[in-house]
Amino acid sequence: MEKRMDTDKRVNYKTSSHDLVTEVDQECEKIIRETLQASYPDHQVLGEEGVEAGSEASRAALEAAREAEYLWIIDPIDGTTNFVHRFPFFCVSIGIAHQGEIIAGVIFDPVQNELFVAEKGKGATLNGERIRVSQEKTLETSLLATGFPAGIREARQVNINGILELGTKCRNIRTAGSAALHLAYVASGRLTGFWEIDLNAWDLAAGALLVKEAGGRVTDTTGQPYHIGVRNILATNGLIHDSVQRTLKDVKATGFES
Ligand code: 2AM
Ligand code: CA
Ligand code: CA
Ligand code: CA
Repeated sequence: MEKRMDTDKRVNYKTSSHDLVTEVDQECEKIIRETLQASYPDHQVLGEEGVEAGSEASRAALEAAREAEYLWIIDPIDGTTNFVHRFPFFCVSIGIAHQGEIIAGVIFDPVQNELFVAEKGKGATLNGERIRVSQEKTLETSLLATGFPAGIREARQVNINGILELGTKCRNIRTAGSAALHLAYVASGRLTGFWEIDLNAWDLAAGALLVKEAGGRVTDTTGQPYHIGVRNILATNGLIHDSVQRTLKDVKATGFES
């Protein structure tokens, strides 16, 4: 995949010019699906590129799939915009849910050759070494990350308000363009916390478990516990969670409700 970053790719628009897909996204998803189906023919697979574009179709696909005994939730490339622009920050994210609860997740960054793995109750690792969230106790010492919703202008504006509010309180903010890798970076202590609104199950499944298993806290932006239907995510080292959540609550715009 990282080799394909530098070659010409066919780029198509899904819902808008912010919402891209390449043939590499589709090829990766096909390979992952075929591999899973060969080993686990009874399991269901929910993958971004197997679902019609748009948030309504994404919600409906999750609703249809979430009752499955075993459900693989895959994002073949998280960070497609980066991939298209040759900005080297993207990954493959795969989570598996048993009766609706994520029990394992992997995130692979082919550029850095970093494999993040989490198994429920068994902790989280990076290339085989145990990882933990960071120890910052205050917003002033925290490095946060967020992302811009790809959808409508109003949703972006909401997050700009969030950035303005938190940006004056924390050490700094990164918006590097892959929700899953941002979560892996919270799990490994490189970021103190991450929030983003209007995401899908495949952006979050593996990363949410990684953060939890690394000792962090994962909720929606109102502080309700994470589940596979959550779209507005807040994941931190736990120590700054309430401060971030309170600040987002005070943002003078709507959109942070679940
Ligand atoms: P993607 O690269 O798999 O599409 C960056 O802010 C995050 O938003 C990425 O994880 C990206 O995932 C996701 N994203 C991009 N386009 C989106 C869209 N149209 N709707 C929802 N999420 C999107
Ligand atoms: Ca996408
Ligand atoms: Ca994604
Ligand atoms: Ca994707």
